[in-house]
Amino acid sequence: MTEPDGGAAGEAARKLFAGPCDFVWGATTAENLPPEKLNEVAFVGRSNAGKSSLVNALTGRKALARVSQTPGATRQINFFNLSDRLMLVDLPGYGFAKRSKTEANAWQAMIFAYLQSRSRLRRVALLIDARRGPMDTDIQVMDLLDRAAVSYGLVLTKSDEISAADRAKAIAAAATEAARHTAALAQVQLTSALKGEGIAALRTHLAALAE
Ligand SMILES: Nc1nc2c(ncn2[C@@H]2O[C@H](COP(=O)(O)OP(=O)(O)OP(=O)(O)O)[C@@H](O)[C@H]2O)c(=O)[nH]1
Ligand SMILES: [Mg+2]
Repeated sequence: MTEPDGGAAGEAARKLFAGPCDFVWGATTAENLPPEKLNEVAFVGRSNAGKSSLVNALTGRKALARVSQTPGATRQINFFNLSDRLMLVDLPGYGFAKRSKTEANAWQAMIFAYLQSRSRLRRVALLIDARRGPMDTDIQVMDLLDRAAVSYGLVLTKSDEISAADRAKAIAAAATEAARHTAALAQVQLTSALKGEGIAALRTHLAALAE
């Protein structure tokens, strides 16, 4: 993974993410999504993958999005307006085993409906715990995004939890999976919301999608 060069794009991205970011809407069903007035970037992944933590790290806020050690912290689709230039969308996680089957299906349906219905959804960051790598449900989501032709990048999270020896392996495994999918970007990002690794690089990628 390449760290940003600190050039003009990196500086513009840093400024964008340091600007105002406000919670604007929480959707509990796919029927009450807000109007699409900005380009959107969505953070998607298994429960506990670190989606809300990543939104906080990107925006430099401690508690913009709710984080919890218990999976299922995020219970709605939360929309955060970044300086009227980009909508950051923090989704509930999928694959949460302690939920009833009916509830899990309903949540998955809501996530899938969101991903398929937003015409201004410019990118999905598909978060995967670097220690686990892509799992079956992740691959189902990748297939869905391929069919919907929504561009997405794999973002490995919690890099601080893996050894130096496992880093290259984790990236290679994710890149191999990405190469099997039509809408996946080739580049895999390795991040740590805790230590800050990869956060500036991800800001630079996402800022390119802002208005
Ligand atoms: N070590 C480490 N822990 C992290 C990192 N990012 C998140 N976590 C922890 O992982 C747990 C889940 O984080 P969340 O950000 O709530 O995860 P989520 O994907 O939003 O979870 P749901 O909302 O339940 O889908 C929390 O205990 C976080 O502190 C990281 O970079 N490193
Ligand atoms: Mg969350």
